[in-house]
Amino acid sequence: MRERLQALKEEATEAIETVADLESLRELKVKYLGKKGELTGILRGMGKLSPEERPVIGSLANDIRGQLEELISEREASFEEKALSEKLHLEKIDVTLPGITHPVGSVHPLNLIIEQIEDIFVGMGFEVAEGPEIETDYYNFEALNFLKDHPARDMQDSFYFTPEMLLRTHTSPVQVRTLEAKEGYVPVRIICPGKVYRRDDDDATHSHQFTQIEGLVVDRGVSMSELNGVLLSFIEKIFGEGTEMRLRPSYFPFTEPSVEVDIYDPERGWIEILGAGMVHPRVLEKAGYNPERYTGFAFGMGVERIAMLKYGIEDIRHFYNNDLRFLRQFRSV
Ligand code: FA5
Repeated sequence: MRERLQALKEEATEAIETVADLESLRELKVKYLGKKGELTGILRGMGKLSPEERPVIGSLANDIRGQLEELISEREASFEEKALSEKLHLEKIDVTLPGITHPVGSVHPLNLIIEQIEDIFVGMGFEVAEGPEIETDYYNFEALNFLKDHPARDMQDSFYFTPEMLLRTHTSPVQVRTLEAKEGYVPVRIICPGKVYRRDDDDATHSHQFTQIEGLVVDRGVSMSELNGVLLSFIEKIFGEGTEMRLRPSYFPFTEPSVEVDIYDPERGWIEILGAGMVHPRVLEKAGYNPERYTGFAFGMGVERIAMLKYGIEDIRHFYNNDLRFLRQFRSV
């Protein structure tokens, strides 16, 4: 039995020392030292030994087991170490390599100016309202006192889907929608930013799609002088203290009286930026407000024109060409 144990030790030692990987090493452990392994197999025959021999062989078997176990754990440790160093090598990070930069966009100048305008009016107690870009003839024209076949409809040449549906030509329909939703209650104090569409030929100051911000105030005793005060306050906030503003008489079917508002630009002279006026009694009445009791004013401004003046932009088409050299200039504004 002693020889068998010695032979086993030699065979196992050789196998463990030359094994190629961790998995095979674990198989060898089971093969030689496991419950059904070869060492246990040999020890099962101990019953046949003499009582004197038994402890000697038992102690030899234990020594062999201990030696093999030690050898196995050494090999295990060396395989694990090797695997770790290979992994570390593969995952090595070169901290000196230049990083991957993620380009950060910036807010579009039109949205930037819309946000500024919203902030100014919210500061004056206005709420922000919205309306659909695809409008009915009723809200875009009829309810605003543009009668059918009235020549005033030509003021805003339109993109029609059907005789009754069109792309809104201005944000004024939101006035009517808001009044209807408020069901006769006051005060009404809203601004409404949004896209509008007209069959205008594109040039440096006109676009077939542009942005307007509508304003509407309805309450008891609302007057033209309040309109003047709100607009002047807005203009000074957006263009700077002391910016000059003038009102010129104009015509809109939905306001009476109506005005066009210009501001003075030292380089270009007087420039029109918005239309405004006292809400026409017929518009109030159609939307369910008693014009004997309530009055209101409204205004509608072209956002591109305001941004062009504020930032000295020569051509409205810059807003829509998506030239990054243009857009990047507004990053830090
Ligand atoms: C209107 O659209 C009226 N709804 C404004 C209004 C509202 C008046 C409430 C009274 C009460 P107008 O057509 O003038 O008005 O357009 C208003 C502004 O839009 C103009 O002052 C101008 O700044 C801008 N605008 C008009 N057409 C174009 C265009 N094709 N491209 C860019 N901006 C434009």
